Amino acid sequence: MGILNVTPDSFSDGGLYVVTRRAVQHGLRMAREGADLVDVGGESTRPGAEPVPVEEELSRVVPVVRELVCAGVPVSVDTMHAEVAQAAVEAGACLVNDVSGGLADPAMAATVAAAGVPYIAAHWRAPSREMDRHAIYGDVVGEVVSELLARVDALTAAGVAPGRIILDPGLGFAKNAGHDWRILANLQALQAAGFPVLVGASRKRFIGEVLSGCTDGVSAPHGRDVATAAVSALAAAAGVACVRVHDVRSSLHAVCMAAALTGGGRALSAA
Ligand code: PMM
Repeated sequence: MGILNVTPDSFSDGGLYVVTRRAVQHGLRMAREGADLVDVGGESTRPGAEPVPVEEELSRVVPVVRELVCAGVPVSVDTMHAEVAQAAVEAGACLVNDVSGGLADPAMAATVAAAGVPYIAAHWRAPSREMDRHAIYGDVVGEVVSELLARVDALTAAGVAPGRIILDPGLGFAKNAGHDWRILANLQALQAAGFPVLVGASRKRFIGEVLSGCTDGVSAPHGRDVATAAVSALAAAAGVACVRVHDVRSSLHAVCMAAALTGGGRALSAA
């Protein structure tokens, strides 16, 4: 899954793709590079980010979704708002990616159920501006799994088909670097729930912290793609269904190596 943030303030690519034309070009490029999905988001979820009015999010996201879908690109929408999810699906998005797992907007579950599209539910505890205060766990792996399973119960009770749910541990969301690494080292605990798992590690702080001992500037978000690809390979080897990344080519190559190693090899056919 290639990341397309149509935002002025995302932590690593904020401001790069606010113009629809440039955003669409970048989405097309990621699809050519081999992304199976392009994930279009119009609201930054970096720690401390302020919420965006729904009208603004709609105006950022919907034209980009529409154009990419017209060009034949499979598109997911990264939103916590049911209204945006609904409009994006009407514009052709085939999947809803909600970092709040339905907690931010009580209307999300019913909207996704009615739309009948796959839904990524990420582990989330609080809005971006206050999430760091909620990074308190006794057993981070166990708590993330049980809180996600509570979301599954709520989603299925609202009519979302279990077969359409994908779970995501929400790396960096109300978690510090130690929590993120512990989750990555124990992905099988989440996979044991029986749902496909997505991992969104790309360029995140926990990667930068490991690189901070390097002397060549690789701990800045843009310097983290090689390390991200390594994490993608580790996640793929652990059996995750999807990785969400900024740099598609490096992670695709890494995932192909993991697949070759574990016997599920797919030859690279993308550019
Ligand atoms: N992370 C971000 C945004 N959307 N969606 C899912 N499912 N999982 C994530 O980990 C995730 C996400 C924040 O990163 P970005 O600003 O680079 O998009």
